[in-house]
Amino acid sequence: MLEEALTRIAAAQDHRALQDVRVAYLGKKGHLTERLKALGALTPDERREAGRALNELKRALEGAFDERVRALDEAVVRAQLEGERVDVTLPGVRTSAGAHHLLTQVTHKLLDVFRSLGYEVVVGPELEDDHHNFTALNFPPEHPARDTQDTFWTTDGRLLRTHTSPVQVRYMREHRPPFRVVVPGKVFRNEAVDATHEAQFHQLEALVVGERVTMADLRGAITAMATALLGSGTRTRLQPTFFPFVEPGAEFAVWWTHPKTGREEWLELGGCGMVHPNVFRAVGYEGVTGFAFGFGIERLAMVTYGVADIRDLYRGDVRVLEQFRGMA
Ligand code: YSA
Repeated sequence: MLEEALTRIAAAQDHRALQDVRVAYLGKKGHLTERLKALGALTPDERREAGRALNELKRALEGAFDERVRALDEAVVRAQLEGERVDVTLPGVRTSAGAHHLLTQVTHKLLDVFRSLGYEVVVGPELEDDHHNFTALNFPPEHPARDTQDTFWTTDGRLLRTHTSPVQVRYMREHRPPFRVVVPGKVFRNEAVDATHEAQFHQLEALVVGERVTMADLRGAITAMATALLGSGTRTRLQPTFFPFVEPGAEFAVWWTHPKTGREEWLELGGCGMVHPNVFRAVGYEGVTGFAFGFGIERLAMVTYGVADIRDLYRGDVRVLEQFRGMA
């Protein structure tokens, strides 16, 4: 019986088949169980002898079953490992990683430049009031200069700021000079949108106030920024203009080579000037001077990286945006 049972145990290919063999030998009506039951009919001597033999047989069978269970378990694990094997030599699946938008890259670069020049980066609210956006910056009510910066008003009389200059007022009210700060941020204007004008764009503002800050310091700061952005030897120029919150006021331009046309020309970046005494009066400062300047980040990005239409920066077209991956 042992040999036959061992052959059947070895032939069982899974746990269910093995269980059938176990029942056939060790179950209630199994071959071995029947033989054990038959022991009762034997004489005591025969029973002792036969009983010992059957117990040995039973132990042998149980050992063989246990061993086969282990072997089947191992086979299951081996088959699973085999099926899930990873072929590390297969080519990988390329996933496309995101990247910073060109405007974010340009802003980071500008902030790095200004931090290296000792400026602190500060921010202010996009939803402003008339006082900070206009009146405290020397745009009195009804002043025609307000027409140059039309904006969107909320029903409670507030407005979306038209420039980053109101942060000058907010910062000066809370701090005492001397200081140097830059203010990056989103601004809004009620504009007819075209290739160079958006209704929402970004500016970077700089404000430096101290005891003897002069126009020469302003010129030096602008040249340092232009040099860091466009290379050493970059020439800068100030040309007179009017902003109510500076006196004198100027536009600043850099001499550069246009990336598309290859022509050398003056590139106008933004406005600047010496902080107007009325602005210092509005924030309660006395005995100090200061300069400020501000410019559009989109315009700077466009001319630096050859973007012909400002709207391309906002369309979200990945084919356009991908061209500027890791540019600035
Ligand atoms: C002037 C003097 C200071 O002491 C400090 C800051 C300034 C700048 C002033 N606050 C201002 O906003 N001037 S500005 O109306 O001429 O705009 C500055 C720059 O923003 C422009 O040179 C241009 O680069 C950009 N800009 C203006 N309107 C825009 C625009 N960019 C995109 N879309 C528009 N609609």
